[in-house]
Amino acid sequence: MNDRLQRLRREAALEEGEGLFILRPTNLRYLSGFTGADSYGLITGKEAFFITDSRYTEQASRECPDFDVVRWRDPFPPLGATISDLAGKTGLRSIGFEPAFVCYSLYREIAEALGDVAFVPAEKGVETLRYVKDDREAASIRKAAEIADRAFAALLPRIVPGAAERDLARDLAYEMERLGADGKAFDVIVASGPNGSMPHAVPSRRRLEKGDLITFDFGALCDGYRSDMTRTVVLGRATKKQKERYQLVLEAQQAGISAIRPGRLGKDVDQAAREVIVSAGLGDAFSHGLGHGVGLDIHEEPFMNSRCERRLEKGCVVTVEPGIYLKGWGGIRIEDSLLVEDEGVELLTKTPKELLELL
Ligand SMILES: [Mn+2]
Repeated sequence: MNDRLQRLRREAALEEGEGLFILRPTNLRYLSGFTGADSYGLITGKEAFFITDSRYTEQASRECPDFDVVRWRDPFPPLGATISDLAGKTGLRSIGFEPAFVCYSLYREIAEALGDVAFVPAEKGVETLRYVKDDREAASIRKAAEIADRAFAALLPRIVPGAAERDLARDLAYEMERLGADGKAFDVIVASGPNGSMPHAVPSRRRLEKGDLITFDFGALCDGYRSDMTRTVVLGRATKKQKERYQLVLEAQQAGISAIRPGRLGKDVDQAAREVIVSAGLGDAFSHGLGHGVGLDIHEEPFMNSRCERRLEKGCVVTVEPGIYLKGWGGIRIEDSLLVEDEGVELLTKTPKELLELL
């Protein structure tokens, strides 16, 4: 029934006697459906074990029908011994782990308990499968994107002189939940006036002033999947400079979106957008990559920057988010989430992008 387990066994080329230890929570959720925390997976050629403790055993047996639920922690053996026991029962000679997620102390505990069974970094993991989204995953991200759009529309009347960044960030998160999201995709960014020059500014107690550019970066969470979008608005009438620079970022964003199609390298999409900003002499002000994949994690492959050698495929969900950041002046970023289609894209976040002057 669980085709993802079969695909993982194929992708990771699991041979007789080899297993995979899964720790990254989003990878475990992708494989098993589990929505809780603090749990592990051990996948062999034939078996799939879900290792958890008494807080989650009932939930795991409900959510993960394709896994055998194994309990560890008191009064059961510690994690290393539990894994070693399973390795013995299933005849494993080696277990691969996710090198970017196993910390040193856990590595040592498990490696010591395993003794002669090798505990080695896996070359390919669940992320390979997650690169292309299936229809159900795309539908969850689409829903998250739609909720974020509606929440932003509901927030607009509250973006007024005197409102504090933190209050707007909290209200936006609240609106997304009120509209049916399971939560926020990540901590909402609201950066006004001079704070806008910090791409990931933490919302402060600063109160909005007339003339501010204000950047909102946010997303909703639905069924574990995330959306991601950014809009920059101006409070009052925009100055000529604000309008010019906004148009520049918008043009770069459209160039990036137009460059997307299956087969394209991530770095070529980045380049298509970046050259618009570079040719206006503001290349140094665009200080980050163009975009990233989004799914169960808010930032995942492909990371579309100037070094990205990954090829886009139909079914990838990525963001396109050029920005310019000028210390003392502020910043502008425009971001959409989109699904790569046979020809071009489906835009998932649909809030209009003409410069919005809030009068
Ligand atoms: Mn983003």
